[in-house]
Amino acid sequence: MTGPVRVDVITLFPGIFESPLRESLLGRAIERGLLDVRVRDLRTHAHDRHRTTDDAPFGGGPGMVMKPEPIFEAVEALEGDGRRRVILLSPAGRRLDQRLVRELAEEPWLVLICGRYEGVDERVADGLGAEEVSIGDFVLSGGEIPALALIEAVSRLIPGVVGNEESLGPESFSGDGLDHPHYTRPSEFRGMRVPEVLLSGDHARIAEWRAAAAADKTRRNRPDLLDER
Ligand code: 9D3
Repeated sequence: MTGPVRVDVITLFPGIFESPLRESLLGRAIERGLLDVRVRDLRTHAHDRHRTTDDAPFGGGPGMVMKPEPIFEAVEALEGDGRRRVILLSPAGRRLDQRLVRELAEEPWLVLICGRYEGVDERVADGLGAEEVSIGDFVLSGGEIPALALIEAVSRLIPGVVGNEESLGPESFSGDGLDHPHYTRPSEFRGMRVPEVLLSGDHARIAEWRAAAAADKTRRNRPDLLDER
């Protein structure tokens, strides 16, 4: 890949992105030119007197629906060329997982549309070729937090973003089950002892213990990861 991975975010709440993109790993990735995130205020593409971006649903029902025109305009106003993948963060989308994250990390340019209210006019998915993506089966207030989760997950796979000490290892989530438990000093804390084997220096036994403890944890917390195979 030549140049940074570019991500354009289209949102009614650009402020939500400020500190998450400034802090920590994401802040550093952007500072170092590995990641180029551009947050766009959807409101600037609303042209009526009241800067309207939503309206009542055709067919009736509760809540409001995001109008298509400002979203189409915001996407069409993006300067630049080349392959871009347009994603609509939506509770009705394909579930984000590490496989999709890996796929997205191969793209040079992502456009993320953050929905609010009850939803987004379906013509955004149809007419802009936007793929719908959800981060899981729970109710949030909009696509902003999901967009940040997606950006952080993708950025970790950009070469150079994650340093050596914060391993990109095969643990939790290459799909083989959960990571093993971790311990650090002190070896006894409030009566709770670190498993003796971890203090033994016997690396073969440590590896065995970790594999068994990880399998145990997976069985308890995420049996679905074992069924799935
Ligand atoms: C309670 C409202 N729901 C009625 C069936 C639908 C609904 C509409 C809009 C639920 C949530 C939202 C706002 N959420 C998102 O835009 C969203 C989201 C989410 O809520 N959970 C997980 N992933 C995502 S991505 C976007």
